[in-house]
Amino acid sequence: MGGSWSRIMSVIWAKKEIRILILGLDNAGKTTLLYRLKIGEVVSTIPTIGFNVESVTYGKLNFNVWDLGGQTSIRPYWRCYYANTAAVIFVIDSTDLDRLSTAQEELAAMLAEEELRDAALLVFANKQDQPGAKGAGEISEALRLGDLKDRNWSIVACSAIDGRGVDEGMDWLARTHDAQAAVELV
Ligand SMILES: Nc1nc2c(ncn2[C@@H]2O[C@H](COP(=O)(O)OP(=O)(O)OP(=O)(O)O)[C@@H](O)[C@H]2O)c(=O)[nH]1
Ligand SMILES: [Mg+2]
Repeated sequence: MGGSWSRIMSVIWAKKEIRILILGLDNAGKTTLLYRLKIGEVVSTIPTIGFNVESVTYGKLNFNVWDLGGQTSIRPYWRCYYANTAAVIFVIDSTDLDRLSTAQEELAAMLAEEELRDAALLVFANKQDQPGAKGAGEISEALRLGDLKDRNWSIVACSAIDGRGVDEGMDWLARTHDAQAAVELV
């Protein structure tokens, strides 16, 4: 009985909408990443005013992925999307060293929001195909990820253009979600 109940629940979980937000400063590569996840290709983008949303199937999970515009004037609207968010993918332009501190401040403000208390955090250190891109270790330090408390987080170096690292990050998200779903079933 217990076994069939948990099987039914895992089917329900598999079908449930899982909301993921892609956040980060303008020009970080969020929209490029969204469409790499959705169609596996590089699309040409323009700065996002508002948002793009796509359903993305990854393994047995079906994510609803929201890509929000990152310009300074748009960032205050991010919080309108925080409710029921399972995970945030925070995208960094790893060549944009001048704005790493701004990214750190935006990340800290976002993580302080009560609605995101239980959300997992995946940081993508993007644009690794570019010369001079900082690696995951340096980006992690600049963002002070080591100071995070009570947060499921990971950082993965990637390129939304050539695709390196993207699967590694998404695998982590899928595993994290499975582990969290299992805890909630107990
Ligand atoms: N070299 C390189 N360029 C990238 C990468 N990812 C994105 N870009 C480029 O960076 C620019 C901005 O990418 P977008 O995906 O539009 O950035 P965004 O984060 O959605 O920006 P906003 O919508 O303004 O918030 C585009 O010219 C992309 O082609 C990457 O991994 N490597
Ligand atoms: Mg965009």
